[in-house]
Amino acid sequence: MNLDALREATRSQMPEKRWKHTLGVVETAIALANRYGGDPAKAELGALLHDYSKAWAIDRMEAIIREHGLHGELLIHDKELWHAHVGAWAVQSEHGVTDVEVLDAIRYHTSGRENMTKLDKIVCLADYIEPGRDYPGVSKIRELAEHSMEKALVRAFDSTIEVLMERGKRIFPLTVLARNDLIIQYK
Ligand code: DGI
Ligand code: FE
Ligand code: FE
Ligand code: FE
Repeated sequence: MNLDALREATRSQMPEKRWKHTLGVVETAIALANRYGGDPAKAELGALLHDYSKAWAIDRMEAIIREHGLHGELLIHDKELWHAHVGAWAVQSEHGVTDVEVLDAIRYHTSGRENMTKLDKIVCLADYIEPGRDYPGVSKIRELAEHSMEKALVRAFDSTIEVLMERGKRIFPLTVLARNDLIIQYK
């Protein structure tokens, strides 16, 4: 499927506000790829598709996670995490996206993971800092992203973890692994 068709298919999955966010992530992901020696075409595709299933009904996502055995632990953690794994499955099965790097970047864009690839970092960080984002600390994360994706991502995960802790929520273990591993990678 060509990029224009994928664009329309993605747009049709979500309300206008989410589509605007998606376009912001695309623009930011391409800029990060150019700055950090990533592949801009893969960055664009991963960013375009990263929230493909974000607006899907919870029941639909749960059924897919069960039926296709996506990440076993997912169901006992925050539902906000589900769309990333379901989205990777959906674009592969519904649109024939086969690039494992792109699929992984979609799958781990919310939680991160240990040994994040450059593309994982690009999509995850672009999601946190696209121009439409506005939350406490976002300007500091944007500043860090000028020089280090690792430092920016640690700050970003820290802000997510803080919010989860304030709300008494569970923390998905991959986020903790991602954070610890990114700190080792500081240069
Ligand atoms: O889909 P978006 O809203 O663009 O952004 P996202 O995919 O990064 O989702 C962010 C939400 O996921 C945010 O509200 C926090 C929530 N979340 C819940 N549990 C966890 C988590 N995020 C991370 N990184 N780790 C968790 O354990
Ligand atoms: Fe998302
Ligand atoms: Fe994210
Ligand atoms: Fe997003």
